[in-house]
Amino acid sequence: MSNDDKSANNVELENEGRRKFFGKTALIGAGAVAAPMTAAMFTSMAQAQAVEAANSPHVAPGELDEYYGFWSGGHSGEVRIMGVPSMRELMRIPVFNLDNATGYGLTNESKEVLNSEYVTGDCHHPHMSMTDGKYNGKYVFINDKANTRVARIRCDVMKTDKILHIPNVQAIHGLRVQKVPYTKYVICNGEFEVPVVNDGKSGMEDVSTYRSMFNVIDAETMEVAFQVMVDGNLDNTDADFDGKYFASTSYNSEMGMNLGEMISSERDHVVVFSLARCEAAVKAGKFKTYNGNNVPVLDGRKGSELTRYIPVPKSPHGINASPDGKYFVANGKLSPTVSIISIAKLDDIFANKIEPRDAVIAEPELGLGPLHTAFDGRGNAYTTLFLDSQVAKWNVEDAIKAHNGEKINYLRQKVDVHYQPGHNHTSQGESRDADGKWLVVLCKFSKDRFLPTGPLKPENDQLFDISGDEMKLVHDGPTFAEPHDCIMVHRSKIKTKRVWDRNDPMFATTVATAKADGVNLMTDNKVIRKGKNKVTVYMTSIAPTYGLSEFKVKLGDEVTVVITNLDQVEDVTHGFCMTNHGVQMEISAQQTSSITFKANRPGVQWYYCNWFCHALHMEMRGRMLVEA
Ligand code: CUK
Ligand code: CUA
Repeated sequence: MSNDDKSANNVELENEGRRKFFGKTALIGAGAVAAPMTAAMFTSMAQAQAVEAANSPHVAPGELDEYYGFWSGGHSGEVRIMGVPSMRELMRIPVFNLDNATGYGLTNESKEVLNSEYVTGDCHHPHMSMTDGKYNGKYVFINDKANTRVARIRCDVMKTDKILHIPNVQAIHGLRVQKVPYTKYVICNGEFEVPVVNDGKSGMEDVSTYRSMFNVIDAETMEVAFQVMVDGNLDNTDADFDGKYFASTSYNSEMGMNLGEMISSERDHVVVFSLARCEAAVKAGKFKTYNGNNVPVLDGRKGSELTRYIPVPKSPHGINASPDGKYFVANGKLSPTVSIISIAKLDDIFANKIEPRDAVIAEPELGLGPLHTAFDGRGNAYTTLFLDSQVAKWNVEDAIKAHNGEKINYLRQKVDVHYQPGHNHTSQGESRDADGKWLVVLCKFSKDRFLPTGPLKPENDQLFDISGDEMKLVHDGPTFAEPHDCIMVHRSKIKTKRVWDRNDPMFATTVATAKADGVNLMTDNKVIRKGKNKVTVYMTSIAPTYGLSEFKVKLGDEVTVVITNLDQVEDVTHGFCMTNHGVQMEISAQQTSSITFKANRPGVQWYYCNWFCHALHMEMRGRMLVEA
C-alpha cells in the first residue's frame, strides 16, 4: 500500500469488495445463489438471517468487527481498543503508563506528551468527542484518578497526544464530554476534598476548608477553562443533549473523613451546573484563583446561581443521560432505586419556579446496589446491580407511570451476571445513535468463569445480545485491571491513518531539531556531536536495514538516536532496541522516533530491530562502538 492510499482510510471503503458480513447486502448476494426459493421465502429468511448475522458474536477469522470498543485499562493506566462483538483485543494505547513495546514513556516524543515524573495512572472513563450528540471519531478522553489528570487520544492514529494535570483538586474521577452542539468542553470531577489552598501551612485539620471542584476543560487546547467549587464531593458526571446542563453525583455531602461520617446523612445530592451561567460568570470576572495558577474558580456552593442541588437517596454513583435527551438517571448504590431527573424541569429549578427535588419524577426500585445505567434507544434502561450480581432491564416511561400511581410493571427482565458488575454499556448508547444491539457488562469478579490464574484473577466482561425482547449472554471476556467503563462506537465513525503523515505534530519537535541540525531525515545518516558529551545519531530505516550499521561514541556520552522509517508499506513497523541500555521504541511506517540514553558501557553494543518486519529481520541490527 503506498502512501497515497492514506485518503482511502475508511474501514467502510476497505470493505468494498469484501464479503459484507453485517447487514443486508451480504444476504442479497447470497440470494442470487438460492435461485429456486420464492421471493417471499427469501425475504423472510433474509430478515431472519439479517438479525442473526448482525447479532452473532462470532466474527470469523479475517472478518471485521462492527464496533470499536474503547475500554479503560483501569489502574494499568492504558486504554484498550476492542473489537465488538468478537471482543478481540485489537490494540493497547499507553496513556499514563510506561509501555515497553512502543517506547511510550521512553521516547522523546512520548515524554513530551507524558511530561510527568510518574508512569502510573488509574483510568476510569473513556469518552469520545461528539458533534450534535453523536460520536465524531476525533478524540477519546480519559481520566487519571491516581494522579489528577485528563488525557486525550487522537483517533486518527490511536495515540495519546495531550495530558493535562488539573490544579486545585485531587483525584479526577467522573468524566464526560459536552455533547451538543459539539464537544467544546470535557467535564470531570475532582473526587477527594482538599483544602482550597493545600500548601500544608494551615487548614489541614479544619475540614470546613475542604472542597471538591467540577472541572471544565477546553477539548482543543486541553487547558482548564474554569472550575466550580461545590458543597460535598463529586463522583460521576454526564452532560445533557441540549448543551445547557451538566450533572454530577455526590456521595459525601457530609464532607465526612471516614466511612461512618460519609454515610451518616439520609440523603446526598446531584449537582446540576448551568453552562451558560458559568460561562457568563467567568466572562464577568466573578471568580477567584488559588495556589498560584490562573484557573478561574467559580463559587457554585449552595445558594449560588450557577448550580442547583437535587436531593437523592444516600450515596448515588453513576449518572447517565438517556439518549432521547429527556432524563438523567442517578444510580442509588446504597439505595435499591435509581432517581429519574427530568431535564425539561431544570429550567424551572434554575428560575426558582419549582424546588430542586421536584425534578425527580420517579424512583423505581430495581434491586441491590444499582451503579450504572445504559440505554437501548427503544425506551429501555439497563442498570447494573452490584450486590445482586444482576442487570435489571426496565422501561423508563413505565417506571414514571408506575410512580404516578398506574398499576404497571416497569421491570422487563433481570439476568445474573458473573460477578458484581460495575459499569454496563450499550452500543452507542450514550449518543443519539443508541442502536440497542449490544450490552457489555463489566464485572469486577470472574471467580469460576475461567481457568484459575492464581490468587489474582481477571475481571469478566460479559456481552449480551439485547436486540430482541430478552437479554442473551453470548460471550465472557477476561480483562486485566480494570475496565471501569467503556464505549462502543460504530466503525463507520472512525477513520484511521494507514501510515504516519510526515507533517504529523507528534514528532514535529524532532523534525524541527533535525532541520536546525541541517539534517534531511528522509535521506541523511549521520552522527553529530553537540558539545563535549552530547551526540545525536540520525538514521533512516527501511526493511531490513538501518541507515547506519555502526556508529561511534565515547563512554559517558548522552546519545540521542533519531530514526525515520522510510517504509511506506502499511504494517511495516520497525523497532530500535539498544541491548543492555533499557532502550526500545516503535517506528511505524513514515514515523520519526527518537530516544536519549547514556552510553555507560564501553565496547561493542549491538542494537537491533525488535518488531518483526521482514524475512531478514534478525539481520536488521548494527553496532554502537563505545570508546573508553
Ligand atoms: S466508576 Cu468504577 S464501577 Cu470510576 Cu465509573 Cu462505577
Ligand atoms: Cu525492522 Cu524488524
